[in-house]
Amino acid sequence: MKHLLICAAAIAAATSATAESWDMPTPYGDSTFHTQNISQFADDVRAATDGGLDITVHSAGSLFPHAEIKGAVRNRQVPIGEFFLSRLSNEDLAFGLDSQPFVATSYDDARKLWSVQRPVVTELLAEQGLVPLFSVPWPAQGLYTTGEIATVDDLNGLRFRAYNAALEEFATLAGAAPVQIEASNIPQAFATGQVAAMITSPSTGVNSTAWDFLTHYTPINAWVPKNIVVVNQRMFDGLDAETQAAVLAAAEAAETRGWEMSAAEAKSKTEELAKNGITVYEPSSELSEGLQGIGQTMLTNWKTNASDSAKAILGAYTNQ
Ligand code: PCA
Repeated sequence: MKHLLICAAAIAAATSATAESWDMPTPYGDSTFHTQNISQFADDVRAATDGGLDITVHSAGSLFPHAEIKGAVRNRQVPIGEFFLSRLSNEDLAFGLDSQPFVATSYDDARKLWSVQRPVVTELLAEQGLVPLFSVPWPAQGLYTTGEIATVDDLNGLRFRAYNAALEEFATLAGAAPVQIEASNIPQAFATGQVAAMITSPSTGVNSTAWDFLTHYTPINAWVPKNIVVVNQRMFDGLDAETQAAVLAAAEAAETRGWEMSAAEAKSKTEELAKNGITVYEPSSELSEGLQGIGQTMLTNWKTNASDSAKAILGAYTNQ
């Protein structure tokens, strides 16, 4: 018995000597499927390494605000983190193609886009000592308002919640007034009258209980933007080979699972909006045409400002 206890103590000591704890910030809350997915990723890594790598998810911007997460991973304040990929489009428009209206509007399109975007994103992030582990899309983005929107003109003058530069441009071209608000602050922003309309997924609509402050939703399916999980290259290199392999395997599983969760939510969360009293309606052809026109203007602007690598992604995507 004594011998056994000593053995157990020795094993515990050996494990704790090599065990690593990693903090993982994300801007999104616990009820978000992305957060559930990365929590499962953390559980998978912990299980595969027998506790050797213990990743703690910090949700809803509690560890770092959204805008600082990428920099925090780059500076090794944290080894790993999740953020909205197209927020990096101010660095290079290659990061933002998934948030351009009507370029990729279905999961099939989004998959094709990611397959040609991934190598470029990997190269650009490598310059900053960052490695992308996996990327998962939100359901296609729809329009939330009070009252039905029949044409783009109905958006005129509305204070419009935005989450990146592309959405800000979209809102401006629609004659609305964009205001940047993080997802976890949506309920408060509507409650205090900072904003009166938004474009986001059915997931974020449900997660922010949109029915408390909005009445109408139309699935304009304008774009399918992605989150990305990145790890600091040096921190990753510091892991032993087995742990590295466990992280990569869990990342691959998380990407597959995340895309499936997203597709399931596109349907289930739209139903949940309706169940809670939101009127879900198909966009009129006039509205769709108006929004497509905005998309065309934005794509022209995008091409004017895009780097060669960004343009190469668009070229490879459209020629597929
Ligand atoms: N939800 C996030 C990003 C896209 C989405 O569907 C948000 O609204 O901030």
